[in-house]
Amino acid sequence: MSEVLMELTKDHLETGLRGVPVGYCTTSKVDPMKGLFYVEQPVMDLAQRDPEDVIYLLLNKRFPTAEESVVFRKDLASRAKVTTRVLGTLGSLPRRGHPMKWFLHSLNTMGMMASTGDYLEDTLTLIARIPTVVAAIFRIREDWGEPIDPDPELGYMENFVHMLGVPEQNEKQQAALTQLMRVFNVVHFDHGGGNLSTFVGKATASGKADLFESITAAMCGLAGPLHGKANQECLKFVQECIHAVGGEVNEETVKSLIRQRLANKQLVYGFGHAVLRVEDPRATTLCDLGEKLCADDINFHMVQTLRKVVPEILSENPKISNPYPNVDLASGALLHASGLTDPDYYTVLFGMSRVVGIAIQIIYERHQARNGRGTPIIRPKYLYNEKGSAK
Ligand code: AMX
Repeated sequence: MSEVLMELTKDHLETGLRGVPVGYCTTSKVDPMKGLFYVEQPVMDLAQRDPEDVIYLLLNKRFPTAEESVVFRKDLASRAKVTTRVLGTLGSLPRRGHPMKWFLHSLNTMGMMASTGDYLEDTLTLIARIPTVVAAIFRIREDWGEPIDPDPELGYMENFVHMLGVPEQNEKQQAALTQLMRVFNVVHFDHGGGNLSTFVGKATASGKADLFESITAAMCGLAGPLHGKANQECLKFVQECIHAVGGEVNEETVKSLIRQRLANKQLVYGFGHAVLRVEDPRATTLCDLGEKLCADDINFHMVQTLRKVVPEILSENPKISNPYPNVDLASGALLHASGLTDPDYYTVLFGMSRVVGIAIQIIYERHQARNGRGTPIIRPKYLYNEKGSAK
């Protein structure tokens, strides 16, 4: 007799599969009280590691030896160049199209040129090329100049910042952006198996769509404001708050602003989580980094003030399961202070990181699940009822 995981009732219908177990995730898990773990390692402990070694960990379920690490970096570096044929198509895209739409276009176009149909091979290529293509999106869409080639001597995120070539950025600012991108990249790699974009990616791959098609579908899922776009909304919210208090950022002005927002039935962005019941350790990590990188920045000051006053106010509402900061509270303020000032790009930066975890989860489902047979094509059941759920 197989173990019963949960009893399903009609109350589970039309709830977005919340809490319904559908498979195994071999890369990461979210503990409501301890936060995110990659292969049993708390993500906070990984935030200062080289992103390449954390990618290796997610792929191989152990850290590389020094020698393996060198070989892995060389492999990624050798795959990083994106053909001018692919980058050339970016120049014809509408400037006003959201950067996330440019990103979707790039993934699809890259797939036309690079797909081999082998999920592992394509995962390595995709991970290697994502920073190149994202940097090119910034440069072309913002008129910063021609795309910059990857430098095989540089690390994964060092290379990304080099290829971005943010205009008028001095060495100190470039070093700060690199430090931020290394941490931002690692903490966004993966987030369990059932979040929307990851699930969509795996569902698409279950029909044997290739890796690039599956990741493109996943990133369409990430583009929504309730999912990946929340980080862009969060910085806008922080800036709106500064504006609303007339630049007088202190605990009293912010408390009264938040009470007013809640009375108007408006969301307090950057707080709450579907699974976590404590401050997201990724938010803690990013706020600690913000203290080092941009303690005097006005957006960051607002973030830290919100972090101090909001949990107590949200706790007064018993409906709110988690009154604490989530990962999106601080990330936008830090990116802004480090020279990436347009929040429209933040979901793309999130996507650039998240493709790592999704692609690796796809490899598991296609090649390792069910003793190597892979999961079958996704096919949940819908009950026919012409009135839907209406009584
Ligand atoms: N501000 C105001 N109201 C909030 C709230 C917040 N930060 N967090 C929760 N609530 C409200 C919900 O809207 C919901 O109200 P309803 O019953 O009238 O619809 C009620 O409290 C219960 O919600 P919940 O069970 O605590 O959370 P959830 O799992 O339904 O939603 C989340 C989680 C993140 C969508 C929600 O907390 C939210 O909207 N937060 C603000 C937006 C935000 O920061 N989004 C980034 C999410 C981070 C991430 O996961 N990427």
